[in-house]
Amino acid sequence: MKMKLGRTLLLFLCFKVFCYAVVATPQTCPASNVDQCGDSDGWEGEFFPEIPKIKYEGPSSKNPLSFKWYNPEEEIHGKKMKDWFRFSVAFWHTFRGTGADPFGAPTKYWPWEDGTNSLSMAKRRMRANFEFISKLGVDFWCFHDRDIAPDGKTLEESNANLDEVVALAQELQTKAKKRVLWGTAQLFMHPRYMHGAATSSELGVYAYAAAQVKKAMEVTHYLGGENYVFWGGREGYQSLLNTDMERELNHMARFFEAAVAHKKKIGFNGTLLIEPKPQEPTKHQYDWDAATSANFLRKYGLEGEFKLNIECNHATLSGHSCHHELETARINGLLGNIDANTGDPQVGWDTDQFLVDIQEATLIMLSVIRNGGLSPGGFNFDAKLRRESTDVEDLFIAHIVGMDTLARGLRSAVKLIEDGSLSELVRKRYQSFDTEIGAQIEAGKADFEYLEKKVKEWGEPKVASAKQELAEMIFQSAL
Ligand code: XLS
Ligand code: NI
Ligand code: NI
Repeated sequence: MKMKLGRTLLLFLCFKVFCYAVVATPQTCPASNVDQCGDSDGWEGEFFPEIPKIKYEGPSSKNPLSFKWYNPEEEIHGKKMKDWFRFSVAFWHTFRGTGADPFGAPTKYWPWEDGTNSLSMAKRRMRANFEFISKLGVDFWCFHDRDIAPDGKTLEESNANLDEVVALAQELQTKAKKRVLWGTAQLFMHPRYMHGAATSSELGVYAYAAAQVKKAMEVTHYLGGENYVFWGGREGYQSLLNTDMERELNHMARFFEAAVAHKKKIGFNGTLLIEPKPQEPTKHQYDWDAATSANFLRKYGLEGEFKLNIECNHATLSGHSCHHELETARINGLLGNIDANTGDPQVGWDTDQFLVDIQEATLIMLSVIRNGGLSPGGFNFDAKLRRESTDVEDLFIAHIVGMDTLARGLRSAVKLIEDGSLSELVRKRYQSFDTEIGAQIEAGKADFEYLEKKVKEWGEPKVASAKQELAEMIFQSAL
């Protein structure tokens, strides 16, 4: 009897311990539980326990956590959908975005955050990143050096922090079979960069920026990154009265030359990308738009070494459409990557919203198809949740709708291209040049005297309709 009671008690105790083990395993990774889900490699819990792996369910699905249009393995126009896009999650928005704006405090308190910028927090966030992109079904991620690891008191300390987080990132991305689309250095947040980085009036700052880019490029290379981005957030001016613009631009060119040399020295084969943006934070940024950046590259003989990373919201800030910027980059052989986002038509700054306009997505995809894709570039979601969107699932929903919108754009653009009436309309518009004299003009063999003689022979030219509304009708019918 006693034995029996003892056994029952033991069984009961075992059951209690078992229950405790099950119940006590954190379902998310609460910041208060650093021991179990901080740096510990043994912890196997989930950051997003409520979120399943996102799957394609087709256009009739009402499930917000599913793709309606993006079907990664589906082949379309000679390539799998996932290969047309090479989607990437931007670490800075998704894992460092707080919802703060110039008028208000942060609104997002993700369960895994402990409110610090510590090294262990950085590592936990990196684990959350890989669970996020794995569940979302995205193959790539992008980062700034200072989003993934805390800035130290010295360059050596910052580099050591970065090395520690990058070692973990490398381990996690190998396990998850994910890749870095691009890395970059954050050369705009620290007060030392207030006058710019490569275009700062201070030599010490130029040198610091060089050291930072050197390291950021090395860790991007270490992580197998396929591109490296330069966004000149503070490379510009607030007033021309106190600025030697010519000298600043020369410095920027020297900086890029040194970056090319370092890239070669370390054997990094990724594409170097310049990301144009006209202003914000400075009043005028030197990489204003695609055409300005192309001119800069040509002036300094750097055109073979760089391509452009076109961001849609930056395009509209510069007074262009995203389609215009993509076409300008493409026809100059410079289209390398897209930072996929959009602005608000009623708001004049870089709101970095997820792109949800099917019409805009179709125009974007027309450029991408004409470019033969973007590889080794891709689509990086440089986009953030609205300040008022505060649920963890919103992070997924935002990316899903962004991916679905671009997938619809791809489907519509392919329809347009395969139908052929729009390109036929454009071809016909220029057909007067498909003649012998047209060919002479295009080959640079028709001088003014020769053309004057022709005008006397032909008289007043007949001028055909541009058929803009017909073009718009054809475009609409593909959406
Ligand atoms: C800011 C830029 C930035 C770059 C990377 O407006 O878009 O996020 O993409 O430094
Ligand atoms: Ni960007
Ligand atoms: Ni931007």
